[in-house]
Amino acid sequence: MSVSQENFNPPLSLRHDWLLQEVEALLQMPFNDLVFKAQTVHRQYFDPNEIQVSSLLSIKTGSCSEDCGYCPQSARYNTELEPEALMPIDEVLDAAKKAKQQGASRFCMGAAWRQPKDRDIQRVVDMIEGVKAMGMETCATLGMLTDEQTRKLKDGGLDYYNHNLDTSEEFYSEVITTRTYQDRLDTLARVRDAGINVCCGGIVGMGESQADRAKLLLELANLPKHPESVPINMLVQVEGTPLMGTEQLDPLQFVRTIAVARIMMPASRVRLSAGRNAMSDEMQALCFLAGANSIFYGEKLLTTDNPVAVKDRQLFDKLGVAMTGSPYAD
Ligand code: SAM
Ligand code: DTB
Ligand code: SF4
Repeated sequence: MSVSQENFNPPLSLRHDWLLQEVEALLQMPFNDLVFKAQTVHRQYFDPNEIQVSSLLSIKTGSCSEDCGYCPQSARYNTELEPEALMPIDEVLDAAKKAKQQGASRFCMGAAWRQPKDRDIQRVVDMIEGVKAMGMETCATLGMLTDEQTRKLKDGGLDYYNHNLDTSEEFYSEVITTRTYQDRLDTLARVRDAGINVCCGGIVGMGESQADRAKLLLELANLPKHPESVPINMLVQVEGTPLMGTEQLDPLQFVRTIAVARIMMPASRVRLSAGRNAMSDEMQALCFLAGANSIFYGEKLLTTDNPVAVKDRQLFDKLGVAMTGSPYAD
């Protein structure tokens, strides 16, 4: 069936010249107008009833030298987390196999490193090759990278690299003191230049202002190329971390952040990331309506709990949503 000229909505062109005032105006729109706009944009690029699912595995846990105020894996905070060295490859591949059986299309390996050592990279490359051989997409998040490490990951077949900007540059230094915003941008540029897809987003609910959220979105959307994947995390408060006890963000501000990410980066996957365990079905449905079309799937994020897979499949059934590229797709 041909689409008549009248009904054809050409995709909006991608912009990289957003102004802060525009982003703030979007975040402050009447809620119904904002969600309608985001869903309208969403439909120009994506099937609205389809969601991509990635499973996470912490391949190296805790004892991290960085001081990220939100993170249970920093060695500086007493979070009662049991540190674990880099996992043997067979255990990683077992976890990937289980994730695939449950319907995940991408497997994301996270390590609590400021930056990997060169000898670690070879072990991660072996993991990437093993996971790819199972027919899944691969993602890794290992901290800051050198040019050579980035090239080795690319040559090993890595599809995505996750490295979050987390918040605005101003608020960043209140949350992390052991690296700079520029360090993050440098690694992101290396990943982009090497031809690896970029997964980059942030955390909300850390006590930042709406202006900080606007600035984070501005940084992401004004990168030379939009990240292919944009995780928006709601802070998971963990006992022992400096951000434990932060005043809860109004959930509707979280939905607004998702909607504006969708409008500014219309062709990117916006991931409703950490924090879903504390969200109702209705809240998650609102996030999907606002343009989120990806989740972390499986009972654990890195160290904290996520909804169990069967619960997410029930939610998707209730919403008539299919998982991209999954045996559970229909
Ligand atoms: N060490 C590497 C790094 O920092 O890039 C990779 C792992 S680190 C745990 C990956 C991301 O997890 C962080 O950038 C942050 O956005 C997110 N994260 C960590 N702790 C979190 C928490 N308590 N709540 C929400 N997101 C969190
Ligand atoms: C991302 O943006 N969120 C994920 C993933 N990328 C690596 C991590 C969330 C971690 C939440 C806290 C934890 O489980 O340790
Ligand atoms: Fe380390 Fe990453 Fe946690 Fe920061 S977020 S403390 S770098 S594991």
